[in-house]
Amino acid sequence: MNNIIRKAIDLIKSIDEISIISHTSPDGDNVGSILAMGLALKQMGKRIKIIKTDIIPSDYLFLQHVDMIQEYDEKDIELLIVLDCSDIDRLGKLKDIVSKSKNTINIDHHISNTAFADYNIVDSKAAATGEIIYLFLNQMGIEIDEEIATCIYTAISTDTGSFLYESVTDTTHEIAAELLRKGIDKNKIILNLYQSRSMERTNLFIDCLSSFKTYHNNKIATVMVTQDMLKKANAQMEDTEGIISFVKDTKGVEVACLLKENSEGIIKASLRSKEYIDVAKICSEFSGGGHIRAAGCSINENIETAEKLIVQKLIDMW
Ligand SMILES: [Mn+2]
Repeated sequence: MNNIIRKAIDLIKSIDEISIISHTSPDGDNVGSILAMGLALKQMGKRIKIIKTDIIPSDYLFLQHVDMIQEYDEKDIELLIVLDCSDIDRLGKLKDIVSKSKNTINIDHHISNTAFADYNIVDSKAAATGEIIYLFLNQMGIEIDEEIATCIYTAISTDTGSFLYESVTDTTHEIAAELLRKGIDKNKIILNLYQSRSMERTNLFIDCLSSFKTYHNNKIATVMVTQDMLKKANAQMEDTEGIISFVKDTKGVEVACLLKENSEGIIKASLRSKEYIDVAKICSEFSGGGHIRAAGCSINENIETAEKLIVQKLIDMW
């Protein structure tokens, strides 16, 4: 066991009340990881607070104990565990919580992680934060029960596009196998995560895909979602989940870009690449970050200009 992990475990053991937090715009790795960690520490007899940074997408509400995720109560924090966050800005309005907490642990798998905590357990080779959590809980001697296993499986499955991404390794599959042996209901998880798309979301997909454009010999593909489209489909921004993979899966497309106009008119761009373009590098040019094959950034321009800027940057750096 490495020294930092040992020290982090000692710290957790020495503190009774522990807070856990993850990034805004929660995904499955976020929700699955914070719940798994919360349930595990509760099992150790700790008092746990899981702090809500944002609305939890409906996809993850099937997870038991999701109601453990609560609004921040402004009380002093003895130990804060931050999961799946590359930097403190990912905590949105709550980013000051890190400097206000007495002790901090950061567990993450983003290559761009800024090591903002007292103890930083960052493995950019892990396919999901859930993968690191699994290994960490084992090292802590926690009994991974069916509920914890369901949360970790959700984290890993969603962050790997159902075990499709390049980031998936033999370790990922070994962990998944171990989780299945804990008696999780895999079919129920899959039904909830991937086979329960709302009618609103399907309608948003149709509208959004009509904005499909390609550049650079069809190697770059873009789609956009505006506030008007959301209104028309009666959908939320979280309903864009899955659109970018659909675009990327087009033959010949190396980079897919989804531009999302948020309610303040700021454009959030998500980029995915298939084989060789480092989209984290492209996004870092716009003060964003992420992984080689999945990254994002914000651009304070109208959506058409934002699209032009990103496409131009991609072509310049190709
Ligand atoms: Mn993640």
